[in-house]
Amino acid sequence: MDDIAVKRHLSALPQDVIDAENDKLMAAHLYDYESLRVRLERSDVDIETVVRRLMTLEVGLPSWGMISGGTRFARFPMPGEPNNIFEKIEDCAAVHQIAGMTPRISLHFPWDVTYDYTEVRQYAEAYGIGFDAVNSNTFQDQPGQTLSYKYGSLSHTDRATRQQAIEHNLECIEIGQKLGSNALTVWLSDGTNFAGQAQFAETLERYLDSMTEIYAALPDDWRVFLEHKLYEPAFYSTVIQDWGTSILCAQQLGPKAQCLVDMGHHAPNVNIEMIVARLAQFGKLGGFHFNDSKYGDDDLDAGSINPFQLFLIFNELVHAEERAAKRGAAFDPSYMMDQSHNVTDPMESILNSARAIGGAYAKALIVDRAAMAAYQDANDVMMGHNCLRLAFETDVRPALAEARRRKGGAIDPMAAFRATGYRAEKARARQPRRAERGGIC
Ligand code: PSV
Ligand code: MN
Repeated sequence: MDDIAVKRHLSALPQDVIDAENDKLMAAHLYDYESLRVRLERSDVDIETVVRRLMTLEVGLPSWGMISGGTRFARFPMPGEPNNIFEKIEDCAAVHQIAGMTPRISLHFPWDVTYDYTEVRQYAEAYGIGFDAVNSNTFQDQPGQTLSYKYGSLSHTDRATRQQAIEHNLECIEIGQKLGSNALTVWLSDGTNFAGQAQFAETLERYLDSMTEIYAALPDDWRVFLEHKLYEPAFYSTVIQDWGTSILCAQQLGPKAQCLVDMGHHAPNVNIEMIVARLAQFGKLGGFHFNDSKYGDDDLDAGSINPFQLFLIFNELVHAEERAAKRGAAFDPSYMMDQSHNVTDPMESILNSARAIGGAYAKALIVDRAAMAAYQDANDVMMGHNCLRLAFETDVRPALAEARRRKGGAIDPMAAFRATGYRAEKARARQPRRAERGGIC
């Protein structure tokens, strides 16, 4: 087995505690890893290749997911939560140190507004943390804001309100440039609660006009991600309600515009992996907001409700990766989480989600694609299906643990995190957040 990567950054967590936890588990880990190696070898899969590909997986963390989330009824903060962007970055760095696959944070404005972005960037860089897509927010009115978004923002009937929303997005791009980000995510909450409230066509036209101005301001190496969502806060219609409208708009805007798939933003029972395949095929898969859901946009931990769906999505992603590689084309969707942790420690939820996402990727990597293609050509339905079942049912945890370990992370993330006592220490050191009323963040 390869040696552990050399650390070049500040550590948010005591590395010796993580190493000591790993030492305790090393004998069992080696045994499990060897068993999996032998098991995979029987199917002609090289575990070393799987581990190396797993080590390339990177998922951005939502700044807003680092504090306890809330429902529209209440939010219950926990002791030791981060109070500002610096503390959120520190928590991200701690998660990354253990998980080895979350090297970026995705900021949300104005929630993360601060006065000196150079300082923020330097602080993050010291921890080895970079910046994922910046998110604009025209779904809330901010204190002192001139015009209200109550009836819409980028698609508002009023030109001045649209202009205000455009300018906010332009400001997000400027901030993102200071941070070294290279994408803007636009989730538009505009929509209607009543039939007859607005005309679908004109509303979309106004949205596209606004987006054209934002698109024109994108730096050369930037992308804009259009995030669709079929309902909430609007309950009759939304402007960008599904991937169909999203891809139409992305195509109209140009090559830098791509679609972002949030797992909870679809109608019930929609085949999300197929949406992923379609967007990838047409070069329009920009990114993900990983989470899970049972009923709607629940923002639950990735893989906690429907791990098979997560695996099927990664099955499409690996297929798309390999198709692109054959053509020498680029395939680089931006993977991010978007979760709301209402009853768990956000850092623990994120560690678990990273494990679920990495696990889904690992399982997708061991699918016997040549055999599956042959079964598909021969219309052998059961065996084609079983190629997926076999991979999904394989316990890939040792490969994932090895990928983490080689990056200096933990064989058992949760045990290591708890052993560091990080949250308890932060509960002593950080100002307690005041209990708030409802609201997502
Ligand atoms: C909307 O529900 C959403 O998924 C968008 O990504 C927002 O930016 C985020 O949640 C805010 O919590
Ligand atoms: Mn989202």
